[in-house]
Amino acid sequence: MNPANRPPLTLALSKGRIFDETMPLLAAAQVHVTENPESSRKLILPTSDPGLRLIIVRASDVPTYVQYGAADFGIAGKDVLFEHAAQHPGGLYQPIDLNIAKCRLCVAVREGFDYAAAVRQGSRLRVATKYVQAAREHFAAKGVYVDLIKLYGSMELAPLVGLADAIVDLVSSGNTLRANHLVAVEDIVPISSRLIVNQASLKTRSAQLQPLIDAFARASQA
Ligand code: PRT
Ligand code: MG
Repeated sequence: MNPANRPPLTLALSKGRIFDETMPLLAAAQVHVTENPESSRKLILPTSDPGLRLIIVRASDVPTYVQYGAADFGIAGKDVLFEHAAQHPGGLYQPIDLNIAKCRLCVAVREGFDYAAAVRQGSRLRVATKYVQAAREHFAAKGVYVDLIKLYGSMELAPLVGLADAIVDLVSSGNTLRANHLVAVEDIVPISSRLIVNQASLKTRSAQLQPLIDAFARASQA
């Protein structure tokens, strides 16, 4: 349904786990998506509801599209939202935890590296991560001195080749750490994905948005 021929609402998603885990939530709102972004390469996907379309963007770009109003709402991991908020405070309404794409943000080191001793001795640690903001707050709260090295991916490699003593990364099954002879030594925070909504859209398009927000809330708590 698309009352008064208004332009469709735009939902920003990243492909991969967030797209896959969002499909059941959309289905619970009677919305179906026929094309798969992995194979279609399209960046704008229609849905079975003419009042709703999807845009496919990089996970870390979802908050930017929503904040600037290029998307009315979006779905992003708490990890991504935390880093985004450090650069762009305010501006995003986060009504619900969707309980999808769950994992945890951890400190990990090479097997055999005595992290506890290094912390006890007050050694300055080199920590490689994509999650600079979360890492800075974590180590500051512990009173541990760290040199943070910003990476954009494959954090697991850093301790293996001497770039860092430790990494801060997301862990779900633990298989990636195990395959690279790393161990998690600290849990920083549990992570899941949130629905985020543009502030202006929430005010001006609430008649269209609210039923979807409600359906997502029901489906994610089921
Ligand atoms: O891949 P790209 O650089 O484009 O972006 P992205 O990595 O941010 O996107 P994507 O789609 O991989 O992840 C989107 C969101 O899913 C993240 O922002 C998290 O909120 C959430 N999520 C849940 C995860 C994981 N689980 C996860 N396991 N994101 C990444 N991982 C990676 C992790 O970084 C590590 O490399 O998977 C690896 C560990 O997995 P296990 O199962 O081996 O422990
Ligand atoms: Mg990824």
